Amino acid sequence: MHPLYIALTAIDVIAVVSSIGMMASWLWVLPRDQDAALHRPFWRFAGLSLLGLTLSSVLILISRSLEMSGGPLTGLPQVIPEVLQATRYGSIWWFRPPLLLALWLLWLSGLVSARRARALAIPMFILLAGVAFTRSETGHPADHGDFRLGVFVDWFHLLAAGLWVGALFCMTLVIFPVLRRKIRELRPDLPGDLFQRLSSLAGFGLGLILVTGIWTAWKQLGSWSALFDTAYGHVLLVKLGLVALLIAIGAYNRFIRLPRIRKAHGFVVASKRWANRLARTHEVDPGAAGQRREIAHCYRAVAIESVIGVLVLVAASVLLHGMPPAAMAQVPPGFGTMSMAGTGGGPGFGSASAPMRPAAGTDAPKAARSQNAAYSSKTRFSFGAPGRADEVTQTVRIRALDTMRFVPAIVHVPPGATVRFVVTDVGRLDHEFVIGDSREQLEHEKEMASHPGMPMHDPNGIRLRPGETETIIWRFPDHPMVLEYACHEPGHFAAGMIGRIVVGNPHPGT
Ligand SMILES: [Cu+2]
Repeated sequence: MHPLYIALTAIDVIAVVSSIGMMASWLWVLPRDQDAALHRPFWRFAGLSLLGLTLSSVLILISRSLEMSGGPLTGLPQVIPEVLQATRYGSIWWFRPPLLLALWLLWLSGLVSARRARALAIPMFILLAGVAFTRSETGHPADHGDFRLGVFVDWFHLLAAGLWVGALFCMTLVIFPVLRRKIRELRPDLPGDLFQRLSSLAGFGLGLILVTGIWTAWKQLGSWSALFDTAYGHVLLVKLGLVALLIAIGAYNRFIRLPRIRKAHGFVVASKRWANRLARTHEVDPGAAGQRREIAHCYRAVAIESVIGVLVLVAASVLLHGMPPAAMAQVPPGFGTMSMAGTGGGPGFGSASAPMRPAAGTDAPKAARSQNAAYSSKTRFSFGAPGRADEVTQTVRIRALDTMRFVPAIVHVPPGATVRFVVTDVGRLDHEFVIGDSREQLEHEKEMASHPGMPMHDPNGIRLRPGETETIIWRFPDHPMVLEYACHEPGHFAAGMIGRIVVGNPHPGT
């Protein structure tokens, strides 16, 4: 887990949540009769949050490309087009530019008049929800396939965070500063009114967050003990603690602060006499000075809530990068430590997985020799063939992680190249590295499902025990194509343990 990737994820999450919060505030918090005063500063800030979302969309693509390639920044010009063309992440990212373009056009159109801005809010909210969906479709819930229930639950969770935390950002950064500046121009009971509406929106968001959050947490933890025994659980506990703090502050504002604002402005005060009595007994100043003071308090309260909200979103981003304990637990006990010694390779197969060497060093020549034996006895595949050590043109090092990922997860090779893959299992589970097209991977997955723990005897794959480094040499076809390398240990393929090999440029002209 690279802190930079987490930081960039956090920026994207914050950008999505605050953009949704802006539109939600415009739709459901800001009263229409105040549009003359609020439209301009609000719409300007909506533009800023759109700008943030546009930038974060670029940054998150760069971040994911770096993460997948595991490579240096200088490799980006080559990697980004490959990620966009060859990976699932790239295919979903493509939805963002048109959504953002549409959002910008609507924003420009709403800049001129408040009335038009009102009419555009709903379509803009829908477009922002679309951007949010691209986030959920590329997170852990989508590891097991598109449009799963988990993806939609995650999406609603994100939208709810926008209604609650995002609306708080809007209040802190736009509305309260304007209120403080223009207190004399505005309707006197506006602060209380705003607070009431914000509170209702936050309450609705909170309800949705709790329902979707509990469902997701249960699915991802799998057990109570995982909450206390795993790093994932600990981060989740921190997040829950922060959310509880937010709820406490929100409740204080709603049930103690809000009635005071109302009293301060005589909203619930039936008569002046009543107000005076209140003023005496509760030390409430019914004048503008008191109201100003209350607004300052509320401003501070939402500002504090916003800061905590940012921390919650950062914690959420750490969770997005972690591997849920339930996904880890899908691996049946025993598989992680299963020994293949003595069974490695079927008859006649000098499989590269047979030698059980310690992790130290790569010992490539030895593995290459065992590969050569396979080379002579193997049928050819449509996606290449085992290669010979003396033909190697390129060496690629790959790490297999227990987070069900390969690093790098995308590799570029020229057509006809013979590549030595030096694969290290850096986790505590067994992993595989099987080269093939997507059909081959699906077939292999089926095979492994019906014969779990079957020793690897395919020339296009190697199996690794924890800490081991193995080598496989592969000669790629002469024509451009996209291939995959995958792990078929139980549950790993489904959890997204797949990398892409881009051979040449499979999409000329792009
Ligand atoms: Cu694996």
